[in-house]
Amino acid sequence: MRRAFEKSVNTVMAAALMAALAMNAFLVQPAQAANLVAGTFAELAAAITNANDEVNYPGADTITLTAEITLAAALPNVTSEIIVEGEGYALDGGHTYNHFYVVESGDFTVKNLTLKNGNSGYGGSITNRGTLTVLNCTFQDNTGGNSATSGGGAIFNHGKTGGQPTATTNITNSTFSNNSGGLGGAILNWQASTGAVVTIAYSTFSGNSGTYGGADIHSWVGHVNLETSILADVSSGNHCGFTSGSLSDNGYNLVEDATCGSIPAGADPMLGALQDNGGPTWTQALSTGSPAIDVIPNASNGCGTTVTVDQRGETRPSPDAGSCDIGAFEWEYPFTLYLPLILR
Ligand SMILES: [Ca+2]
Ligand SMILES: [Ca+2]
Repeated sequence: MRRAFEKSVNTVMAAALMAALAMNAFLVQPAQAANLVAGTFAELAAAITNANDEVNYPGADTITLTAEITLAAALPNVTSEIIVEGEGYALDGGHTYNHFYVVESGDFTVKNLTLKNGNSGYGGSITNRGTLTVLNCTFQDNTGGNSATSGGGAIFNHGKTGGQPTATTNITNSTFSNNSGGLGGAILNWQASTGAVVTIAYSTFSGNSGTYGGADIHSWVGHVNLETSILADVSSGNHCGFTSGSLSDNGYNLVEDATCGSIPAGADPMLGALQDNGGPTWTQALSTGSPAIDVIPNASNGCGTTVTVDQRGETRPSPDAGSCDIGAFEWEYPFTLYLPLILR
């Protein structure tokens, strides 16, 4: 009898303990990554400050824009893992401020955003010293100084000196239009003693200018991986420039001069103006007959496997199961003819 009573007490206690543990587990459950929104400069600055607070906002946080924002001052540095979802809005630097500065501890992803009118001696739009991922963005009219010791009109990938991690920038499905800088009108990749690596895929560069180095890309000791991208229509200078830097041709690039490593000069890709072609950000369409159309075989360089849409979100490849186009824009076949049905 006593044994049965003890067993009963033990069962009740065990149940209570389980309930307490469950409650406790609920109470001490780690905070989830936050979803923040920003529609003004003050809200964006506050959201970045909050996201960087790893006590109250641990882990990766997403900041979603709800309006076009013009910077009233420099934004706080990105010191943690942050994703900015642009939702097709623009961030305007007012020709005065750069948009983002990512320090060594930062892991920054920006997507579906237009970054325009940024200005800084280095990195007119973004300086990255940590990890930067750019998806479906348009960099437009950014400036990165105009001297032999300035540059990176849009992006400055900033590998620094001893002991610091490699600065890593990955860019996919993005357009760089009318950016300028001393060295690297669009991108300056710079390494002192540790690594600086920029990888660019399915992107379009047009109308950029570099007064003292590459109009699109300048690599200073660091390394650039270039694939499936268009470099065309420089405003002034050569497409690429190097100061002891290097560039790998990882396939299917169309560059209008022979200054980017081993890539031979290609034909005019017949780009349209930067405009709204559908999708969240503006793009430069390919014209009918462009030599950039249907160049990348299905399943090569991610065509139709890891890359299944263009910058606008339109399906790659077009036509279905066909080949992908070079650059950020996939040309759409006007219609599909089902010839066997017609013949029948
Ligand atoms: Ca955080
Ligand atoms: Ca195609």
